[in-house]
Amino acid sequence: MRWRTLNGMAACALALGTLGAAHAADNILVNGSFESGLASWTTRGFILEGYDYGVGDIAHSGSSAFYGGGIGGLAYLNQSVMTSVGQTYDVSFWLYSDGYLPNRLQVLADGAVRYDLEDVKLQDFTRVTTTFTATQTLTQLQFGLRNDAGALRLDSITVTAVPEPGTYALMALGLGALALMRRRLG
Ligand SMILES: [Ca+2]
Repeated sequence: MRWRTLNGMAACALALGTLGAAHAADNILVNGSFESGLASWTTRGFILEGYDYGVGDIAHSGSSAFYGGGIGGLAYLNQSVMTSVGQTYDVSFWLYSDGYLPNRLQVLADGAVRYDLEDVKLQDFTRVTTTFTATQTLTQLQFGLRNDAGALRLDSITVTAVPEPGTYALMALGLGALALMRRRLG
């Protein structure tokens, strides 16, 4: 009986922990793969769609990716996401560079630079990650791009909440209790 109770508690903690982790891993960004063109995104500082920015078919996922490069300075691709104040978020995306210099990529959250990379040499889609901690319930995420002669490409952008340490503790507790129970029974 004692072990059955423990088993139940362990399963419950494991389920809660798993649910918490699954929930925390939800991508809160919309159309981060650009398969719906520029839906849900806004731009600022570019000259003309199809000239210095747009959605093209050199992609990391699906058949579309964003390409862009402000001329002489950064131009921006923006999306606002619903966030919880104090929560830390992982930002993940894939960056392609045609190697034309000068170029630059910045990631900003609410105007604060979270990532800054200059003169990216020729590279196929390469994963880039950064984080930010939300200070508002709506966070403006900005990708600043410069490429005077060509364009940088972005695809597969995701923003996910970093699981609270408590979620892992709960999962560890559940797994530990299950392991203990199996050892006692076995
Ligand atoms: Ca895509």
